[in-house]
Amino acid sequence: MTKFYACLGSGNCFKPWLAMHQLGQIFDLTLIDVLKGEQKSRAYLDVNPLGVVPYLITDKGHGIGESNAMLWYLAEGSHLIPTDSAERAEALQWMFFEQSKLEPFISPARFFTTILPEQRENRASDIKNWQTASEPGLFRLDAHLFDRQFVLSSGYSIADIAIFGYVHVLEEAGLSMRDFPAIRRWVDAVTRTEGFQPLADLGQSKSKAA
Ligand SMILES: N[C@@H](CCC(=O)N[C@@H](CS)C(=O)NCC(=O)O)C(=O)O
Repeated sequence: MTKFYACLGSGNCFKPWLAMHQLGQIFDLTLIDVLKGEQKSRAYLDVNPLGVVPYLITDKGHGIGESNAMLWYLAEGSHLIPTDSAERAEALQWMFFEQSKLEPFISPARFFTTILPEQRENRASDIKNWQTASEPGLFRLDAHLFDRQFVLSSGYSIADIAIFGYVHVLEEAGLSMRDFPAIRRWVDAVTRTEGFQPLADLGQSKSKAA
């Protein structure tokens, strides 16, 4: 069975978890408490020497790091990944965009605003810088979504799941959905896709079946 290592509340961990749910794939979930440093424990480093979550081990024992690489693996042959080669490249384009223009800024701003609110004051200037740095990517995404339902014209895909991971919780990073009306509409559309499960449900069961 596929093994999946994740921590609660993480947009990166949420992405493959949501894809597995929406594809009806069975997996065994192990929760790693990053706030307690469990990702650097000897036991976990033996699983993933990079010491981060998420991490996925396929049913054939192949380890895969990076949430978007997991999405690519999990979705192969399904309705969540395009078959046309140009569209597959476009999916990758948006997944790289997510990891370079959105996640590096929204994730830490959210972490020190909402996950560790006791550090919010100390990190106020960093938070402001991360919020500012996320805006060009968010405005670019908002413009792209202005006249389309999902990121790719062919329909809902792993590109949506990758971007949704952190963008749907941008208010937890101190940003406002009011500034991004097309993103807000797209977030609603993603939550209405078949088999959608919210981030808050990550970890509510040890193992999920279809
Ligand atoms: N780009 C990676 C990011 C992985 C990552 O930074 N994970 C965080 C949790 S979201 C983590 O494990 N942090 C703990 C640490 O770096 O020690 C992905 O998309 O999977």
